[in-house]
Amino acid sequence: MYTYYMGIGSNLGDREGYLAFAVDQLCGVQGVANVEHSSWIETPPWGPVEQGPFLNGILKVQSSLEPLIMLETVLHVERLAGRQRDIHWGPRTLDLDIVWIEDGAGQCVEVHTPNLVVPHPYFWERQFVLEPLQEVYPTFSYEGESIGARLETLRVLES
Ligand code: PH2
Ligand code: MG
Ligand code: MG
Repeated sequence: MYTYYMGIGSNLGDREGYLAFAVDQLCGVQGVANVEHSSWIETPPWGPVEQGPFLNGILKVQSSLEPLIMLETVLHVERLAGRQRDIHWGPRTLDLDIVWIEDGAGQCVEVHTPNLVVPHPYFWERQFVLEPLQEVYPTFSYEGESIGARLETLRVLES
């Protein structure tokens, strides 16, 4: 059994509706045992594209699905939510990103394939990922740094 931590975000249309839709869809997938989520937080757009604010959160999902099957599953849910892939990093109805995976022993699972890289390459730079991650996983640390210390650093860099 794996524990998946997935970033979820929307900045088009009924943002809250799309996040709720994703939770609902994942709950119905065979091999997904449990879906919990953080609060949803409104965040300014990060990156080079000018776009509207996001509603972001983190999903914590217990699942027997292998990482590439989970990737197929979340891409399918994105498509069901009407996701169009046109502008890289542009506005979207629903984005589901596998950020962090642990195995049954609580060890980090790494994935390096053309379609999926986990840990997510930018997660440690992104407040919109780490804030909700801290809520569902307060003892999280990465490369010897606690998530609380990392968020402090990011807030200082931002101000
Ligand atoms: N996703 C992006 C690009 N920028 N900014 C915020 N605040 N939240 C996101 O989820 C986000 C973003 C590409 O995946
Ligand atoms: Mg993303
Ligand atoms: Mg994505």
